Amino acid sequence: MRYLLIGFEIVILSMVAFFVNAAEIEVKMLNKGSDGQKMVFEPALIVANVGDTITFLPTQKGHMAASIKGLVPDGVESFKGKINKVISYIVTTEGLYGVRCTPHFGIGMVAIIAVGSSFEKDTFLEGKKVTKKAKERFNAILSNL
Ligand SMILES: [Cu+2]
Repeated sequence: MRYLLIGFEIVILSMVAFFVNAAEIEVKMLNKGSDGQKMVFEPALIVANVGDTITFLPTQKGHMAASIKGLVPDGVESFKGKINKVISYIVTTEGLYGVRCTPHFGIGMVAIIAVGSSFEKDTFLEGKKVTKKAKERFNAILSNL
């Protein structure tokens, strides 16, 4: 019984440690990025670990953030924010998550959340239909990964 309790305490303590270590990452949604590019998430490459919270901020008006169907790890919950609203999302699975601002997806307002290290960036866009500009931005983001 005593060992069982100690085991239980270890489980609780490691859970606490897990949540304490989880990071809060903020991403701005902008009409113009610090590099002069229009309609961007900043940063566009969001490097995270399982358990981290990603918060998208409506720093400038007219944007939102949503996960892209088919461009997230299998089985994860999707998310979809509202225009001009903050949205937070906790990443639960390793992999690459494609994010878009739906009104500006066509002109390449995209981001990638890269969680952990077990992902295949070469096949991320394989067989996926995205606009030329979105593809350019995705490839630029992946090249920094
Ligand atoms: Cu936008």
